[in-house]
Amino acid sequence: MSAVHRRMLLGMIAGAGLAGSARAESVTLPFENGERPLVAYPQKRKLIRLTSRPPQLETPLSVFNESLITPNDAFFVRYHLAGVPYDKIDPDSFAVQIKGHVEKPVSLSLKQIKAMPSVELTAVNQCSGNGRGFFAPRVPGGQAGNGLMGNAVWRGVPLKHLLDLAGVKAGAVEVKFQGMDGPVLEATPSFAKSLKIDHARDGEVMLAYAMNGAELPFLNGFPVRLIVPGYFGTYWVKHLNQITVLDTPLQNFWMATAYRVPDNDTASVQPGTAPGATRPISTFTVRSFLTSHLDGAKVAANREIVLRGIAFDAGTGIRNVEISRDQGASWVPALLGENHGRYAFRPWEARVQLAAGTHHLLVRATSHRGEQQPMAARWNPGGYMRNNVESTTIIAG
Ligand SMILES: Nc1nc2c(c(=O)[nH]1)N[C@H]1C(S)=C(S)[C@@H](COP(=O)(O)O)O[C@H]1N2
Ligand SMILES: [Mo]
Repeated sequence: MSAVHRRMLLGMIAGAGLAGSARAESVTLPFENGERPLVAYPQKRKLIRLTSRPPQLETPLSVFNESLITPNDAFFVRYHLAGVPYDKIDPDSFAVQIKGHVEKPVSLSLKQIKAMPSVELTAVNQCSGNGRGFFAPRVPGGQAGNGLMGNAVWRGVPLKHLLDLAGVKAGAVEVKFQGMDGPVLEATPSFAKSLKIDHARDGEVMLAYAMNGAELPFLNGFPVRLIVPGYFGTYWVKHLNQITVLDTPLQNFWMATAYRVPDNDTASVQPGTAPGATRPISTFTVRSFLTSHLDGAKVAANREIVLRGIAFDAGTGIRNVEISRDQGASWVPALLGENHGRYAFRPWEARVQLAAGTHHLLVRATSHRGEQQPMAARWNPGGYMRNNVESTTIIAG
């Protein structure tokens, strides 16, 4: 292990310990028991801490107004298991194994991966439970605001090329992905996810080693992670070192029990009821946010103000974004900004004048496939896929 790397690692372990004990500033998310400390972890600025074991950090909404690309030090962090592999990863000896139902298993060092032809893609990573804290009735799981999302430029090697090196055998049905983090207790199942073989070979799913032109922050999956454009973050396996081609579907806790949604068009059920059939969660629902003004912002009355925000969907792209000032009775179109690709945040802006008083501004996006955000929040017991029209209160005076 190089001296530089060893120093970085020791700093991280020390930093992580500190982050757990430091007396912190706090923020209050707009729901019951929403008070959270703001804590700086290694390679991260102060973020909203949901839990410390494992580290779960949420991005403050103000970050999405700073730049369309979410900076690495502000990108959210989500882990399931407390065994974050701080001291297990040495980039010099790190290798990714590609094995299972293949012609010849291969092991690739980080250096070999970085020497392969690479691609770059701007894509949103979003946790299935983004906005779970707003669910009513409430559901178990991390009570997050809307900061479990981020938009980054990912560079890496298409998974297809790696699978081709090993040679997928006939009869393959899925590919399993497992990272280096493990459970602290033996009884907890290790984190592993799978994708259907055709999806894994679509040429877009990527093994990424760089994010926004820099190496991945440790807590975002250093040294390599999976990028699954348009799919919820649960599939974006971090510290990925085992890729296994399967000839039978993966039936572990993370596929067969957790991360499942009601098997219907809206992935939802009557609030408080249990679904019948379920399916593994898959692609994002369409969403949009006003980012230029936080809830409760004060603006000058009867003067033009510029509202700005972002929208995204699962990858068909954003057809339009509309604003309503009358609880959805009428909508006016916003102007879409530069297109950074169909998986990226799409910026928008709208100019309005507000009379003196309190206004509730609604923002609604429609995707190219015609999917539109619903006015009322949908509900499912996992607290997944929240995407109702958001309302921001602005006070003009
Ligand atoms: N190895 C590993 N990868 C993982 C997870 C995990 O617990 N361990 N969590 C997943 C989930 S649920 C999400 S939402 C994303 C979050 O990515 P981030 O922490 O880089 O923001 O990582 C995914 N990849
Ligand atoms: Mo997640």
